[in-house]
Parts: sequence; C-alpha cells; structure tokens
Amino acid sequence: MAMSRTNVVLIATLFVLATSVSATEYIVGDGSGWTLDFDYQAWAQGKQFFVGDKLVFNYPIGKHNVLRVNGTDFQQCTLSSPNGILISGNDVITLSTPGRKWYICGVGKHCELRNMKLVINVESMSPAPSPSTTSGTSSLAMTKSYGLVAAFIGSLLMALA
Ligand SMILES: [Cu+2]
Repeated sequence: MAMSRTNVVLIATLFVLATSVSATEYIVGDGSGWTLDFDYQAWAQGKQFFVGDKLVFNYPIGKHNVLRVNGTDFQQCTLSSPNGILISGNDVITLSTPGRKWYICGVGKHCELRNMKLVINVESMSPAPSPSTTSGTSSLAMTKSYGLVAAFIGSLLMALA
C-alpha cells in the first residue's frame, strides 16, 4: 500500500496549501448570532473583510431574516429593493465583490428599533498569510483553519491505518 500512502500525503499537502490561502468565515455577532439589540457596528469594527470571505447569520428560523439592501434602504430601514432575502436561520453569504455591503433584518421594526443592521466594507485582495501581521481576529481564524486541516489529515491517516 506504499502507493496509496504516497497519494494520501500528496492530497494532504495540497489541502494544506489550498487552506492556507482560503477564506475566513465570520459568524455575525459571534456567539450572540443575528439577534436584537446587538451592536453590529462594534462587531464589524477592526475586522477586515476580503472577497471570498463568508458571513454566517445564525438565528431561530422565523424570528428574523437577512436582507441584502442598498445604502439608502440601510439608512432608512426600508425594504424597497432587497437584493435577496435569506430565511434559513443559518444563512451563509459569500462576499463575492468588493465594496460596501449592507444587511438588515426585515422582521417587524428590528432594523429601526433593535439595531439589526450590519454594514461592512469588502476589500478586493486577501493579504499574504504572514504570522507577523496577525491581528487578534485573523490569527484566530487561521488557528481555526489549521485545526480543520489537522482534523482532516488525522481522519485520512486513520482511514489508511
Ligand atoms: Cu430581526
């Protein structure tokens, strides 16, 4: 089985290489999720979002939703032209283009009165992974990525044994 062992090592190596430049997944509101009276501007502050990163909105189905809106709708909490309504309770949005992105909750007056609104700025280029330039959040994200890689390789090796 020497050949298949070589293949496994090769696959694992490729996986590590791919993951080292992979996107970051941000849980909006972290442990609080997408909910009432959370300061999403504070949450977004200090984070750098890049094309390819993902936002995850977690909330109980039916209690909230996620609307992609434009800047005017965001300011006024209006729903004149939502560019997509997400209702799954575990909504994953891949940031596919650079620029400002606006998200609000369309349920009741959650946007107007309960601060369920998030605006972020997405930058076009991902920085080269470098340990010397880590902020708190990105190093955490990196640690998470490498943990997944380790788990992946571990399960591969176990399958082989
Ligand atoms: Cu809501």
